Amino acid sequence: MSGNRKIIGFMTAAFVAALGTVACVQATSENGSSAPKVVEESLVQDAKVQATGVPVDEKGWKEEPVIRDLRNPWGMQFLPDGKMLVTMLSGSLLKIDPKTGERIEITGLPEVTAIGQGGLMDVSLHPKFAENGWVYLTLAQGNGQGNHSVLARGKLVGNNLEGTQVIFTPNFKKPGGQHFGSRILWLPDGTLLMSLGDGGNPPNSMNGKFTRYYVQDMDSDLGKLLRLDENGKPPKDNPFVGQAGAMPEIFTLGHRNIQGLARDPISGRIYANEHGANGGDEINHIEKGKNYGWPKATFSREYSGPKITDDTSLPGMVDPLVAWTPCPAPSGLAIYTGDKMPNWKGDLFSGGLAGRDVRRIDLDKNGKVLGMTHMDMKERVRDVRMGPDGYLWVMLEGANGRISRIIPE
Ligand SMILES: [Ca+2]
Repeated sequence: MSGNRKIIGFMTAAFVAALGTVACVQATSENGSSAPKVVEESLVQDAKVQATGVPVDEKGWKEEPVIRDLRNPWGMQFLPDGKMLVTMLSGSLLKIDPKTGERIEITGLPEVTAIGQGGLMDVSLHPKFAENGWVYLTLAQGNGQGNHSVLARGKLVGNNLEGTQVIFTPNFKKPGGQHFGSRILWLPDGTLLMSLGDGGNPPNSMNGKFTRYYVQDMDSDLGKLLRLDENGKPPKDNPFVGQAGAMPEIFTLGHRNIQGLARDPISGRIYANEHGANGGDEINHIEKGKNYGWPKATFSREYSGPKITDDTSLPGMVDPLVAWTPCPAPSGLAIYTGDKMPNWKGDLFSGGLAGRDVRRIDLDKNGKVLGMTHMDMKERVRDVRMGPDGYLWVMLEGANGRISRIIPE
């Protein structure tokens, strides 16, 4: 390791939010106080990645709130006419006009179970939405004893989803209200990626085994990134098709809970962020068929303190591009592709729930991390998207739940 070291401030346990669905707890200092302390951060990617703390402040930006009075929003998607589809975790889908503030509730949704971190989650348009009107949703179904995230779609006609159907159901039912995954990302070949979490923290179990330990099992959809066609079926060129005992929908494995997915349209690289438990949140460069390590290799610790594993890296498993301790609890991920903030072009932007920030990961054209900064949003950040206007759009939770865009200062 060499050079480029900075002294930066830790965020504190006070940042853990009050919504009761926090999947990632901030570490307190050793004496139990929440007073800020300093740590060294290294951004140099020699040898093994190290877990780093809160990056230095990004300069030259400000938040412009556009849509206010949202209660626990989860996902957002721009429509071709400039309006937005916005999901509420509690189960409603709104069409909102950012210009006038007009909001209309969309009807025709499938049954949604709002439980803990689960409910109505991501929303995404079919790449040929202008022709076919298909809206894709991820949502929780089931009950406290057994539930999962499913993929559904319906055709948006006026303010109603017609012919709504669940088109993919995973092969597990896990208990409790944690770790639903649920981000959607379309790929240029017309298939989509959908994330699924590890089912929850111990002692959450299925058939006498912690749900976490199904993540490395190829016959389980827990803790996987799936690749599905537009009808919710596994494409024949998925990496584990034909492998005995492996689910054909699996694209990558070894994930705890992916809450952000983005693809760089220039390089074609796919990125995901995911939650660790106590420390060890990650950004990963996603490549077909690879194993991202959870829970065998991680910087994360149990919430009670002990190590989950001695290994932060293992042969045959992919190291994260970035690891963060303490946790920002990442949610929402975007590549900046606009012209309004020229320095940001091609960089990754990762929202943070516990971190209450948006972190910029400065990437070079080869995908190497050059540095990081953060924008303190002072509210839990649930989603980050590129807007058609060339600005970065951010969805914030909390009492003042809103959607804002980031504009030059
Ligand atoms: Ca990992």
